[in-house]
Amino acid sequence: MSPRGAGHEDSPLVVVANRLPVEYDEETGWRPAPGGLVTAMESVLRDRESLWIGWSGRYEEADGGPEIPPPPTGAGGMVLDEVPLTRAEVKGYYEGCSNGAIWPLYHDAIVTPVYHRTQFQTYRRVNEKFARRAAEVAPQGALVWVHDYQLQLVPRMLRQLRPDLRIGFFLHIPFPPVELFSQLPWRRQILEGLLGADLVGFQTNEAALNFLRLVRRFLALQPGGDRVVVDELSGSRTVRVEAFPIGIRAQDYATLADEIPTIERAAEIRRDLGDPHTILLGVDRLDYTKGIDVRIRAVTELFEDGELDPESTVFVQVATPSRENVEEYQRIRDDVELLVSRANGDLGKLGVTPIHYLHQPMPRAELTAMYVAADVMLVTPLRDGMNLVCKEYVACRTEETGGLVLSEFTGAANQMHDAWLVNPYDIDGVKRSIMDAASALPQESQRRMTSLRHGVFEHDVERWAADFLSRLQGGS
Ligand code: GDG
Repeated sequence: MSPRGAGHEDSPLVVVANRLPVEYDEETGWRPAPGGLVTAMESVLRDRESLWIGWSGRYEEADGGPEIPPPPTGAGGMVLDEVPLTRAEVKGYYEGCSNGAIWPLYHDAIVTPVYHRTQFQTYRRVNEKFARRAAEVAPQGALVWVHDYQLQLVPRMLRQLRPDLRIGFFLHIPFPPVELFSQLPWRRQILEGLLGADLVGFQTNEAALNFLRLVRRFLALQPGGDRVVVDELSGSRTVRVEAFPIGIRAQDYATLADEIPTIERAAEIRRDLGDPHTILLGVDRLDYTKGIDVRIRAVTELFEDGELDPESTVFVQVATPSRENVEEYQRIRDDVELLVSRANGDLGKLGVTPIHYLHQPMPRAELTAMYVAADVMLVTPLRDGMNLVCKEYVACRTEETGGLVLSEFTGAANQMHDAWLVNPYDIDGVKRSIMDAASALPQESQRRMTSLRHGVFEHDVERWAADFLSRLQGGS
């Protein structure tokens, strides 16, 4: 990208995120990387001149390591810029501080966060690396969009290095209430880090309000509405704090869902499952926040109670491998696999498997065929910033059939009132909603699906990015 003037209208865009949208695999070379952020951002940047700074997933070796080609140019001419990280940095910053402390704390402390001072030191050092890299390569006056909980110190660090930049930060995960956030030993540093941005975006209004309350409580600042005025050596500066609920590229999913190979594959999936009357589906990264165990318990009990018949109903759970070096993720995998094998052992018979469980990443086309095949989608997180899977399912239901069972504790629930909303801690309630969704009259399913689809298409990812960027550019 060529340097431009200091005006921010139509300024070049620099994305700073923990991961690049590609990862290096020794056998296949560079390939697209999975994950919610990548799915969302890739589609936004496809048509725009931009630079993406992030880690590639490979470790920096002390001796330089084997010869590996630099990351390819991304879609639409996006330049990819790799921040090299050592194994020790990834352990302290990513597996430790980000995923052992911040991730569980921000998700209601579903599992106990573990705070290690040395891991936070590494977190700070790695945040500095990202900030320095962004400061080196960002064109004059660029918009810099920093993403997510791994990089919360970057906005302030970057502002100190490059006051000419316009800096936005977006948190993809929940932001917890005062009572929970207060336990974070580094709460001041995190709040000050985020306030280095001109715009701090969250998935929901509740998250934005939590942040504003915390700023008042721990930094003694007095937010006025969604604005916080911070005093700096160079004068005072206003930070905007707002909700920008993320969406998906809805039309892409609908188009793929309507293609003949997808429709044929969906029919084949149904045949392979033994032509059941009802297919229930779950799709998640294998993460303890997603409530995979909740829905397995609920469906298993429905089979046990005789409300669902394993001869005519099949539950398919896709659980994509995730963060396998973090201990709690090994535990949730064991828990889920025990529940599945117990249920199948107790309830199945030769040729009848009530729960199909796939622990493997899946191509997007295959995932789309699953959405097309599924009669009821089960999305039951204990806490989730937004959740894209429920939106993808809805986008794929081009015939306006099917039902969505959705946890109240997802950001998506604020928008998707016509889902069967459930409290995932109430197993009886989840069971009731699964039955209601599975046995709804066609007119009722259609009424709900039509309304859900309207929302998902209206609030798609382009709109999310356009809203965020126009606000960052200084729009009112
Ligand atoms: C974070 C926040 C927020 C999953 N398995 C496969 C696969 N996926 C894709 C899904 C979806 C994405 O990954 C998962 O997105 P989610 O939103 O459900 O969850 P997180 O990964 O936790 O994302 C979340 C999101 O950021 C965006 O802001 O919504 O709250 O936690 O797109 O389809 N894709 C493919 N194969 C798989 O096996 N191809």
